[in-house]
Amino acid sequence: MGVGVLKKYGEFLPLTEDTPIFSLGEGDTPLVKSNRLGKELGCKELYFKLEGCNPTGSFKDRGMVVAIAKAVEEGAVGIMCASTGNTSASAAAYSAYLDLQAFVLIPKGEVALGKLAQAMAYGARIIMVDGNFDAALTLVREFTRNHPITLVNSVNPHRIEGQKTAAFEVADVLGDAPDYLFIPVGNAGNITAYWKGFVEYHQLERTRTLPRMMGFQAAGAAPIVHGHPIANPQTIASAIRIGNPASWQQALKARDDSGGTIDKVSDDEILEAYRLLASREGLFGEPASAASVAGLIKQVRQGLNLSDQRVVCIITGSGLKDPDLAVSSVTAQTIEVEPTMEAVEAAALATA
Ligand code: AN7
Repeated sequence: MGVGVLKKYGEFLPLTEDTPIFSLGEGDTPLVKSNRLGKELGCKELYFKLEGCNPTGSFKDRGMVVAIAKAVEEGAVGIMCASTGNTSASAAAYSAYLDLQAFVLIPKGEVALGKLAQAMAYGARIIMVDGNFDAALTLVREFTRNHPITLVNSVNPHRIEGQKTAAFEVADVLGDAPDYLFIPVGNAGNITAYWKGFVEYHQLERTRTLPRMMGFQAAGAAPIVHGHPIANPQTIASAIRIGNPASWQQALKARDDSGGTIDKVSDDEILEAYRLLASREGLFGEPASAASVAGLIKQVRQGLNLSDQRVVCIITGSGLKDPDLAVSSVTAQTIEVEPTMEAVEAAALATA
């Protein structure tokens, strides 16, 4: 089992003698080789990085463990974040572990039930804002300027430091950077973090190459693609329903320095990828996570040739966080029967 991000990658993190070292088991997530989609899409090799295997079910834990450790080191008694759900779940969990007060601002009615359940169970103070994520983040920035509470959104640089360890893991497992990295983009912290991680490893000569960074926003929430903030972002992938990403400029830099792209995928493309990932690979990511796979499918359909390329898709969060969507969007394969063998045989053996 992993020792956690602080211990495993401490030499690459801004730790001091006074930084508390602890872990809820974050990091060391699986890099699973595709069995079917990679072949269908003509990739030489395709892997999925399962960030839903982190303790609260998303990649946020990597950054949160560093941000919270530094907050404790600096004497904070409380932390605050705005969130589309996963950041709040993670912040609440690490705060519970260290007896910090967590305040989370979430857009009312727009957070998947599993994520809200997590924040509640971990004991955060949940403040529902009658507005979107961008409005909530603006309020959090101002609140934390005026109160002795630490902001733990990804504008906190410690979050990016922790999240870059996912790039280290990919490179450590593959023995080099992949050729292409496909990743969902919301507030754009994660694409920033991966690029930072790959660049640092490259500078240290732990890798020979750098990946092309391929970021994907939901079409109704694609400010970076359109080149201006979106006032009222809309997408079924609620985690990335963000209209004014905090790390916008860093995402552009990752794109341009890597020779990659930031593109958009429609909700239909996201849902198709969400279903394919589960039904063809046995991997259940949340809809926002499927944006990376949707982006890969879109690019291949548009002619991108990956026959000589090693490709990694980041599956940023677990599908279990949003069970309602799975049940409502996947064609139900359920048949109700009487408790008799005749009925079960008829149901099991019927030709579909
Ligand atoms: C599953 O939790 O912004 O581009 O407040 O939950 O680094 O924002 C979540 C974002 C991708 C986008 N996949 O990452 C939040 C939040 C999942 C996510 C993203 C999020 P960033």
